[in-house]
Amino acid sequence: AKPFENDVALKPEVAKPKLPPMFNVLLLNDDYTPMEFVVECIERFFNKSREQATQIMLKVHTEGLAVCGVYPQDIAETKMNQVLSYARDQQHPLQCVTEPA
Ligand code: NFA
Repeated sequence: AKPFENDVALKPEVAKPKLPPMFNVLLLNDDYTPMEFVVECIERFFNKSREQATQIMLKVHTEGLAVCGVYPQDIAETKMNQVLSYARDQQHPLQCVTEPA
């Protein structure tokens, strides 16, 4: 047998740094939740400054919704549930959803 004829050229496996799929967390506008409560939620759960939180709240208020943060799916869903629980505890109808980024 000829030397090397059974050798298969294997593609070198390169370790690809794989990033997880990302999800947006959005707040939705309503007519009843106080602006101050929304700002506090954005500061508390999305780690934003008061200035950033105020800008995001005003975008939700004027445009109907806005992205508050972008995270891997499990973290995005945890943050959504934290907002929903806190709003429900305080009897505010504030709504929060996730979507693929
Ligand atoms: N639209 C609400 C108000 O006028 C404020 C609000 C902003 C509610 C963002 C929900 C989300 N009190």
